[in-house]
Amino acid sequence: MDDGRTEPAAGVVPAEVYILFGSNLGDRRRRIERGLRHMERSGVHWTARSSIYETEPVGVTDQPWFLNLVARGVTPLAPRALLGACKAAEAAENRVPSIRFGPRTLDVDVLLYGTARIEEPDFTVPHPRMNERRFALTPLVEIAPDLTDPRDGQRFADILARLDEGRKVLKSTTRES
Ligand code: PH2
Ligand code: MG
Ligand code: MG
Repeated sequence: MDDGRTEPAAGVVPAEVYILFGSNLGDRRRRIERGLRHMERSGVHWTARSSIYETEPVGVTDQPWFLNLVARGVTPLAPRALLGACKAAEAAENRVPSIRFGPRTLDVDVLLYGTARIEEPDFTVPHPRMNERRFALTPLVEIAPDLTDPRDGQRFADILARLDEGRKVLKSTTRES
């Protein structure tokens, strides 16, 4: 029976995933909310979400500040299908190709897929740069203070505590922007 919901196929063990959302163009908060809903319709059931953070741009510094958020979900989607859902959520916010690390309407990145380690030319999980980025680790640690890196067992909270202050990551208090 098709009741419009996405049920796991028989024998599929849902994976616990952590997804990073970022936006620095347009109505950033709304774009992130719509990205979450888009992914939900693709088959990701959200079980936790962090606060929204105002974050200073990393990489290309001459661009607007980002909003970033990390959400935890469970999904029957295989890793590639999850990546496809992320790309579809970005496309739905009219994301157009830009320079690497440059401005974007919506960026949706797979940080973690259970304890899986994936190394393909265009898809690496855990996210290859997450441990250097406070804009990723700060919201992740907020919702998963005891979570460990499947690559080496280190707690993300400890990795974050050792990172230099660097670019600013501020918990957002406003309801707009
Ligand atoms: N994403 C980037 C590059 N720089 N800076 C912040 N603060 N937040 C981001 O999400 C971000 C970034 C490339 O994806
Ligand atoms: Mg990114
Ligand atoms: Mg991305």
